[in-house]
Amino acid sequence: MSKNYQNYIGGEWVDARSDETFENRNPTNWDEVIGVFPNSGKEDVAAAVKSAREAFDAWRLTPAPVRGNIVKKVGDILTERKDDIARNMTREMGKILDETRGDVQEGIDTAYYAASEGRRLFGHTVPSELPNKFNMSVRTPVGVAGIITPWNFPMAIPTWKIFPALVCGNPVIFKPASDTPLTATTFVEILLEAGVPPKVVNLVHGGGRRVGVPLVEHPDVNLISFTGSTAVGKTISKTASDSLKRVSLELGGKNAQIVMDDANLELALEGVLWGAFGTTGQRCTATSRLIVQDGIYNKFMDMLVDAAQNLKLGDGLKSETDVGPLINEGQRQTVEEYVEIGQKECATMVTGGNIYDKGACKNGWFYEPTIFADVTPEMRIAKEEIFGPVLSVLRVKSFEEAVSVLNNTKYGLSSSIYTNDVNRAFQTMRDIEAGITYINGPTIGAEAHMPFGGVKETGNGHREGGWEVYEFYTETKTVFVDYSGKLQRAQIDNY
Ligand code: UN1
Repeated sequence: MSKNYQNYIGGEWVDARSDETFENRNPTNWDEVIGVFPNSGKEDVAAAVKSAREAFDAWRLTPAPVRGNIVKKVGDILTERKDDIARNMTREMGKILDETRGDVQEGIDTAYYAASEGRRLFGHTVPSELPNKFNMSVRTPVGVAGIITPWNFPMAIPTWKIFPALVCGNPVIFKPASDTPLTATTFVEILLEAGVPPKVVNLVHGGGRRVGVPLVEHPDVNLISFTGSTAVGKTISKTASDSLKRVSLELGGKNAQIVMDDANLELALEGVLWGAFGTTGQRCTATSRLIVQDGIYNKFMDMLVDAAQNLKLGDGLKSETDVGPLINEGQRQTVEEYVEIGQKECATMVTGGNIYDKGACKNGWFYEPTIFADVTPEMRIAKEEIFGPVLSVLRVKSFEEAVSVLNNTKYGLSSSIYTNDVNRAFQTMRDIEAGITYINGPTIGAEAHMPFGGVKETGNGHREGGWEVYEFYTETKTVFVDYSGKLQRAQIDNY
């Protein structure tokens, strides 16, 4: 019998109002049911909003350093249970244990950074233009925060959003991806254990249409933070504009790594393998395009194909595994479709291109690491986000062409160049259109205390991580204190 899990609404663990449920299965072995979760709907969202609203006053009046101390405790508990959480995360979504441990660690780092922010949340004091008057800006919470998260970083991404929301004094409604409800449940249990007051956090399981949409539409939700596809992000943005909600969107990518003739090829090879096939290519920051300069093209491609063929697919809990499965059947179909598209577009498939169902992988959503060479910028496999282990390689003659090919995309999340030419490195930092640029490192490798996000259709200008995310979760209140004892008319009495 698989275990039944619940929502957390109004300070209690409860089933969906409709009593409907959904199953969560292990993508490495679809016969294994991880748990059964509530398939919630609009009424559950409404109850969660009511609960969060009730909690708001007490939470906003709790001193920010005290809120930060609770988040610190969450970090301590995550540290103690890192390994258990990581193992369950691998069972739940398939990526290898090293990566799920990293995912929890990203949450821990985010907790400690957020805890310290509780003792900053700086405002400004500014001189007044009038005598005996004091001017300042202070930071206040925004209100009820709706948090919608993906399955590829089931711990890290919720912590990127929920910790700053809480530290800034906002109660939270958390709608996790329906592919990773277990990690989300564990996270909420830990929030409560660490001392987040009952109604301040609310967890509502279920899909985008049933839970996400009513959350975005609800007039009493003041902000939405979403990580997911560009298509869904655009819909959220439109819907939220009806109630003028504040929205932070972290969307798709078609990230590229450039390898110049002068690069350290061994290093560039390690980078692209990790960037393209880590998390089975299912990251917004995955390396989906590789741009290689002429002079080393043949040599580098030989190295790459050889190394990709040696990657071991399998159960992420086993130490010998390099690459786990795709998250679900739909995602594997998408990958199969893009491989067909690449073939029809006459790109050259140099390795991969098949479902992998050998041995212990027969009941999982595995797909071979796949590389297309001779890809040109107008092909769909050079333009569209695939979210799987498929790498498109483009050959260029010069540095200028490499940058122009890299920028030729509607997305702008992460980017990378391998070169030993310091001038080129600095030109890259200046000219590449992306929110994140790595010099001699792969397209993945975010750190919790640095801003994370992208330009163009990757987002709407906000950043997660680091100091910038705290702007999103606070309003600025401008305060004037006149201690002159008389009416002082700005712009009039002083001129
Ligand atoms: C994402 O791809 O959805 O460094 C987030 C990185 C990861 C975070 C990626 N730690 O790219």
